[in-house]
Amino acid sequence: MKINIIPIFVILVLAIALVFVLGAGCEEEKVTGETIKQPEIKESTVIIEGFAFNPQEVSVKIGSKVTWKNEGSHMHRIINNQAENLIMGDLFDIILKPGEQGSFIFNKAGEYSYHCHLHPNMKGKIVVE
Ligand SMILES: [Cu+2]
Repeated sequence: MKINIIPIFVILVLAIALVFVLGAGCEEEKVTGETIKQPEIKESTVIIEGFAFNPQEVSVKIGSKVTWKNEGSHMHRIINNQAENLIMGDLFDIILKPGEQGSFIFNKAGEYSYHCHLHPNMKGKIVVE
């Protein structure tokens, strides 16, 4: 009887170990699958506060929506630099009172430098790639 207990014990330990190995394998696959399924992030936010755009430069994918949120206490008018309007075609001109927000969807690749029409020292850039 004692001779038989040892192989059974060994088989039992191996079986438990196998379950752990397979379990870990499955978990890993699951995580990989979830990572692939995640949609591409196509939204970005720029905060306006203290007469500045934060972040000043943003990189986004083509088709991304960029939202400017005016968290300051003054009105701002966000407009892309005129020299580039002629080349890019796309134009945004967004007037935001304190507490307001406005968006623009960038469908063309390129570098869009912009400024505040009311405060020319406020400058920013959206890089679309
Ligand atoms: Cu301004």
